[in-house]
Amino acid sequence: MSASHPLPSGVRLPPGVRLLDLHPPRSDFRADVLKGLRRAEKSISPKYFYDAAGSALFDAITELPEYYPTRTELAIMDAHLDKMAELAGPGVSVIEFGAGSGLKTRQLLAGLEDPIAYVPVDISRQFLLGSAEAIAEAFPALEVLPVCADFTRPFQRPQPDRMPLRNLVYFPGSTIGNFTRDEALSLLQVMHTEAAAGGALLIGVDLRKDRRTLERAYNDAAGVTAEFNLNLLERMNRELGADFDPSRFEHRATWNDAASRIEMRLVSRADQRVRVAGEAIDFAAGEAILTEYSHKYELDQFAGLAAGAGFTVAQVWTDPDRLFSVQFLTRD
Ligand code: AVI
Repeated sequence: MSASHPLPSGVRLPPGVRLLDLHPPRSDFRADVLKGLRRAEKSISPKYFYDAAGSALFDAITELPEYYPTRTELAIMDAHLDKMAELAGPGVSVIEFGAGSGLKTRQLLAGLEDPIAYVPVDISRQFLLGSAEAIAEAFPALEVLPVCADFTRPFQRPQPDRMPLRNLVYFPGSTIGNFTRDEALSLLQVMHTEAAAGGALLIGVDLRKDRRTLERAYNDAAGVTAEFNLNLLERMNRELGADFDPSRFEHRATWNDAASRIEMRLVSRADQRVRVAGEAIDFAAGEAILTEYSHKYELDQFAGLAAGAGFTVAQVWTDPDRLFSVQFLTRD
């Protein structure tokens, strides 16, 4: 893989931002959707929620009274940033899995002592560059080195001009919960590689709690999560020429206690045939498309998972109600 590629005309990077474009294969929405809808148990990956409309709906979810994770994580960061910065130490390179121009990233970068570089890694080039630009503007002394890559696989790390003392991998939002246990383990292994010797991981992990709180968080009264889920049908209509009638599907989010996860589905309200990319897909009344898992962890369970990837939990911060955790993990 080569490190430098010309940018398309019209794309100009702001000073201090150097893009490493590793040309991740474009995920094939059409092929993945058809594969998922042909299965006996129909499913579509949650990564397809996030087109422009889905990303805006997710932003709206984070503001909902029932959706506690975002505001709780922010409050934990706010309350314990000094200690996090002390554990991270001075002169770190922050490698964020996913591109974050949001509050949490800014909060962290502002709290660290003399951070050397910020390396956001995201498959969406457009999102990545937007985020890199916003961070570069807010932190002019920071080297901003965005990497366009699929972060679920090891990638080439750009070298900052100034030598960092340590890498700090950052993975907020409990996005780890959207991966199955096996996928989460292999993602933690990639983070272990990217943290490199002496590095650390700062990660947001949502915690197991009562069914009522969890089901309310994913079935909000205003129906925004339902819209977010149903947008997947609209996206298939827009991009794959499908003819879903969203009013003939229902959003469902239920807590699976044995698997310790919220499971989101789109349930067909009737027997119906839908055309997707020219192919007929039949639904029986009550048949569902699985669209997302959101795993919630006990602290010791997560520590066990992280240990499997070579990490040791050094410190855990939670809110007073123990809804959410932010964890600092070290590696040798
Ligand atoms: C992005 N991710 C951590 C969210 C979650 O809570 O699992 C996505 C989400 N799905 C429904 N509401 C929010």
